[in-house]
Amino acid sequence: MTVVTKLEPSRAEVEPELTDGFHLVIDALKLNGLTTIYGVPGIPITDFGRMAQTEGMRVISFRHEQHAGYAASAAGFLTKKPGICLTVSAPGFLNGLTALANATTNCFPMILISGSSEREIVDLQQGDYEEMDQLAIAKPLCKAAFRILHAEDIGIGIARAIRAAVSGRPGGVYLDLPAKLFPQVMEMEAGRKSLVKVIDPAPAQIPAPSAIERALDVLKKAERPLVIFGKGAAYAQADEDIRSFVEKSGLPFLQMSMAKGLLPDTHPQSAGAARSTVLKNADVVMLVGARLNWLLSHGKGKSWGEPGSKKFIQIDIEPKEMDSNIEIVAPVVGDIGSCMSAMLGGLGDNWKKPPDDWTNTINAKKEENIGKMAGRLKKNSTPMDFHGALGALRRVIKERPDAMLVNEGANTLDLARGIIDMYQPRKRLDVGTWGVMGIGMGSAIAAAVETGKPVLAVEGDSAFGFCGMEVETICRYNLPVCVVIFNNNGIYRGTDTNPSGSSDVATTVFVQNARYDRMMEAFGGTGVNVTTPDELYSAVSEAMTSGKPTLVNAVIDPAAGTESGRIGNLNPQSTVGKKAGGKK
Ligand code: ADP
Ligand code: TPW
Ligand code: MG
Repeated sequence: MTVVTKLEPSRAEVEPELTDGFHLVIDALKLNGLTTIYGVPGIPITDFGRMAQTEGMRVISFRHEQHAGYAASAAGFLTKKPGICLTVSAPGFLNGLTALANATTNCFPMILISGSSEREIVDLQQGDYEEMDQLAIAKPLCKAAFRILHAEDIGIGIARAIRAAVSGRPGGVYLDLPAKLFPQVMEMEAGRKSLVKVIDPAPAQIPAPSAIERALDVLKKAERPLVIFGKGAAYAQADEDIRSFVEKSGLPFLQMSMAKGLLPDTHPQSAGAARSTVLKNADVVMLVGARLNWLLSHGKGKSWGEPGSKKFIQIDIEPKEMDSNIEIVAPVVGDIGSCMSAMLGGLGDNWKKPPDDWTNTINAKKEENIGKMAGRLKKNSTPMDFHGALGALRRVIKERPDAMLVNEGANTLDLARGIIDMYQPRKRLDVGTWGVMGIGMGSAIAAAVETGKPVLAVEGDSAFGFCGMEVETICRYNLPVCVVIFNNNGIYRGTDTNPSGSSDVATTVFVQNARYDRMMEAFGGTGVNVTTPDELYSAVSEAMTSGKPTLVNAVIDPAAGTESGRIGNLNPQSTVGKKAGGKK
């Protein structure tokens, strides 16, 4: 007799394999090549961070969300993929929001993902834990804001966020994930199918051939042409076509702060050392991924010479940018890669390089200015002034052109930007369009994490104060970051006095002789105090070679700086009553 035993149903038949909101978000990010998260844990995303680590993502935990946000936006600029910042609800979200707004302003792609409280309670304002209508608050500060309520929408929600961040003009995107979403369960297979791998997230935007022709025509007729590259050109990663275009056309060029190094600042066609001369005298200016905002005096005013003396060509992905400040006679709308390749193609074999008169004028001015500067950069005095100290750091970057440079402050920023030559694209991260203080440590962390290269962060003592606690993060992840504090005892200078004569110090002055190097030592990193450019050079070189987290406190003459660095003209001053204790 044969006994037929009934087969037990397998577990899978009874209980299909399941996934949940936590895992779907992680899988959706990974599917799209987003494998690093910058954030701060807490309700409702603590477990999310743990699971992301379990699933092989790199999760960098910060001490404050603002810096995680700056890191995400710097990662976006460097990689052309949206940087991911993860925060808790209400206060964490708000702390991340400054960075989201800054990313949008700078055209950097990032996604701020925030956990949020229970919709039903938030909307009835019944006082939930960390209650806030985050979506409404984020909306005006970013390119797009989305909320995902159901696990089956996670795939689409993340796809939308990615596309919104990187397509067209890049920017910040907000993604609201309510606490209730994370534990929602779905069948594994259905979950897998609901995910979307975004195809061609930033499609090429080909410029119209007629626009290219018009632009080339204007350039051809120019007697004193100039090209200005902005950080959009660096972001576009069209390095080869940009270099070929510049060299074949023979056009002199300027590079905006974060575009420096797109071509080496030492390139013979760089007009960086003759900036005022070329801005004033050029008759045709071609902007490539640079806006005519305050950083270029809106394309008008004294620095641009006689009103109406120039024609502008502008290459940008954002059509609304054209004519935003001044008439653009040849607008070229498209992505910079496609535009520069079309411009290069259009130069043809009979292209005539700019007239010798113009290039000779520029070269003479460059030589004069470089000569004037050389002596100041070699000064090895105590206390150091900005030029002597920056001369030392300039040597460091010359010897390590692949290192990343982060820079913020007022004098520390304005002078370093001019003095430290850059040699390779996307090596310089700074305060960007808003001139925001506090980007330093977040940018340095992202630079180290995303590129694996040594990072030099040149920081004003005030600028550093906005983000200084993140040196613990640098030590915790053992990142190859060398922070140099230009310690002049204050904002712009350390010599101001309180005009009232009371015992409170002036508003711009800090504790005298502070030892920032000891902050790094507190977390196991290396701290060095230096008082001469030679010492500074040695300490930084050693740190860059060792890759050990290092903070160099560089003692700068407290009287050396000027109010607002190089933008004192934007600073309103009272002409009524007694002058305050600051001096120019
Ligand atoms: P900078 O401060 O260096 O002068 P801006 O931030 O003012 O630069 O300008 C950057 C510009 O680059 C923005 O107008 C933006 O629309 C544009 N941009 C960014 N990415 C691209 C791209 N891939 N193709 C074309 N334009 C781009
Ligand atoms: C978020 C205003 C511009 S520059 C600066 C401040 C406070 C600090 C300058 O001092 P620092 O540099 O860094 O010591 P130095 O070399 O001139 O002494 N808050 C934000 N952003 C800005 N821009 C400010 C305030 C500011
Ligand atoms: Mg200072």
